[in-house]
Amino acid sequence: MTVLGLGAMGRALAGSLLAEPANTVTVWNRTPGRDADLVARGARPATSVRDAVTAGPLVIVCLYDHASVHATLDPVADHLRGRTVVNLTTGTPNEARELATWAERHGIDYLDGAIMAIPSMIGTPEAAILYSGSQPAFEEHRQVLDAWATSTYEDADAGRASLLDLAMLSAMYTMFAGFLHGAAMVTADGVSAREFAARATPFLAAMTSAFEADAEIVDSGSYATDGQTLDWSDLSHLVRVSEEQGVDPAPIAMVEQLRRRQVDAGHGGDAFARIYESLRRT
Ligand code: FVH
Repeated sequence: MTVLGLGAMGRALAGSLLAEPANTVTVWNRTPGRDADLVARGARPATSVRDAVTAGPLVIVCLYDHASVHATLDPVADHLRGRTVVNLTTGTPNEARELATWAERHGIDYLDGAIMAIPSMIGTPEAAILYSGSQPAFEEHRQVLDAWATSTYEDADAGRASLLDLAMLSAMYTMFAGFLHGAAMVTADGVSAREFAARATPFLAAMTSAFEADAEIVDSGSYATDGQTLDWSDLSHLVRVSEEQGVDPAPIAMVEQLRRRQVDAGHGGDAFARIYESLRRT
């Protein structure tokens, strides 16, 4: 097997493969010298992309972005015919689909992967990688994929893994912004961010248990509730207190705006999850 791209993540992936003595691992990187520790551990260095991809039937790609994947693979497309490319470079769903189409045109089996981990987590049970695209490629190389992380096959649509990845990142960054907004509110009164984190961490972790109930409401399309309604969840006081603390209320004002849109449309008696309807464009 071959690993193209020896950045922080590519090195972790190749290193994990080298832990299995039966594996023959060929490595390549645009800038020479980044393979030294891997070569010391038994990896075979390739001096060209062509030599790298022709070393075996499985080519693992972990580069900076979509453009760098094309810059690296386009010149060797003919040599990839009949091989499998597992692309773990972060990209958008449409970029993954474009690569799947490109691969099909060149007779390449294409599997797109989305890594839900940082390099130090690779090879541990905490790491997860989502895959979409060629299911035969996923099944055939499952043993290799499982060495890195918990692997799940999501869909034949090559864009699905990326979509799930980016949707989770969107949720994560919104949550981080919410935490930092709360931290700004309390630090304005001299409470340290660390003290705030000690309280917010267990609270927010417990609150994630509401995801499933919200998901059920969204999937059912019925927002009727005998629990917390949109009217009840008026967040304007949170916006006001944020202003009083001298803190930009942007994160909570955004949520209040989504809520208000549904209330103004006459849905104040519905469940809070109805703000999902404020977000949908179609
Ligand atoms: N590191 C992480 O925590 C995240 C976790 C989630 C998934 N990401 C994605 O993984 C891809 C690689 O990330 P990385 O951390 O290895 O990134 P870098 O350390 O910056 O290494 C980038 C490699 O890409 C090579 N490269 C860049 N441009 C080109 C190009 N035009 N042609 C060929 N190779 C290129 C670069 O080579 P060099 O600069 O050493 O010559 C590195 O090997 C990425 O999509 C993350 O979003 C990681």
